[in-house]
Amino acid sequence: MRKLRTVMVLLFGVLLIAASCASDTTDDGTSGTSAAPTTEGGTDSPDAPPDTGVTTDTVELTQDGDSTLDSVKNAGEVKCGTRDALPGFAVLQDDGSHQGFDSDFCRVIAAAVLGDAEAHEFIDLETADRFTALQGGEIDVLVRNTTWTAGRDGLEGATFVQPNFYDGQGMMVAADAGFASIDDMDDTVICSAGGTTNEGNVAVEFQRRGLALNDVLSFENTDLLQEAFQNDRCDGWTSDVSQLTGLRSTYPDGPEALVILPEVFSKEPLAPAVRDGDTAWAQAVNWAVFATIQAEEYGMDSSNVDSFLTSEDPNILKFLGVEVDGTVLDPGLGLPTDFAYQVVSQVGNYSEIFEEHLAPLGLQRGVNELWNNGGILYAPPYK
Ligand SMILES: N[C@@H](CCC(=O)N[C@@H](CS)C(=O)NCC(=O)O)C(=O)O
Repeated sequence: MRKLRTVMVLLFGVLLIAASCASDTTDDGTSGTSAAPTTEGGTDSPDAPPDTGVTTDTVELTQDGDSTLDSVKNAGEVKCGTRDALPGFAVLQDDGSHQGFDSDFCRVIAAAVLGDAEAHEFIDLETADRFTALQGGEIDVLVRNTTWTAGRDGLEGATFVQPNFYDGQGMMVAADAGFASIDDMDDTVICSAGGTTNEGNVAVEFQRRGLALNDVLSFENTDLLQEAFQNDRCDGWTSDVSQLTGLRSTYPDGPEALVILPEVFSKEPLAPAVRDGDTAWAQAVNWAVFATIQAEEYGMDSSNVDSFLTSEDPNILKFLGVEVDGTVLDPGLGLPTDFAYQVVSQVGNYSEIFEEHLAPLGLQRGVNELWNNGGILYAPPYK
């Protein structure tokens, strides 16, 4: 079991960071935030240091003992922090299973590390609890539409790996509200989930456009936000575009009641995160994600991967853990040598996961295409 020998958290540290995400919250789950560019309540944006309320925000973690990689192997399962009600990304089904893009990336990690995509426990996390759950060891890895930012890398005791979805923030409005652009939204009230990058970004964006922001209402979760939106408490609903798309698809009044405005105004690279100071585990998770991307580049998927086991291409054979010249490549990542085969055969390549969960929402690959197809998904060589 991985031990955190020294967890030095100056001035309240991580616990307060997360707690502050939900601070100022009223009985109805909202927290009105200042319309100023720097939001209150521990939120952060990629463009400005997070206002965490912690002035000397240093989290120093040293590790004594095994990596999470070892504890996961000993436990025989990966504890994956995710969500249970994010359409397209992670939805708890009636039969108790999870379905979604992020859920499948938890399976990718389980398949890579343990050879069994179902060797996982999904832990449902509210937005504001994500980093405390990671720090406290409640989860091994966070795969929950979480944006990689400098502030989170530096202050939340988290290490982010290869993003599984490059997203950006958008604005959703009622179709009959008469807004065609954010520029039409002067002096409006915007609703957002608390503890997200989105809260801070929207204030910055309004200021950049020279628009007054009447108020930003922050909510503990999407259900409360949606209720407020339906009750006309907000003119706009801001979040990552992928999430707006998913939430629009399940909107009680029907998707046609909502419109996502054309502007995308932030970078939201959504990436799995592990605890700081655990290189072995970070590398294992990173290469598990890379396997989905490399497999797509090779044209292999869950239905045809077996045919690649007899490929003439030594790079493909090495990737799949097949002997080349009497040797099976083991790059020393602590993963089984056939980890990529397990990922692809049990879960699929990147495209399969995207097509199953995100394409049905109407999301395009866009920048999430492979590097050799106009996108930025690129796996380093496996050799
Ligand atoms: N990517 C952004 C937003 C992530 C986020 O937590 N979004 C909210 C708003 S859609 C969410 O997931 N809510 C899920 C829920 O409340 O059920 C971040 O990392 O801060």
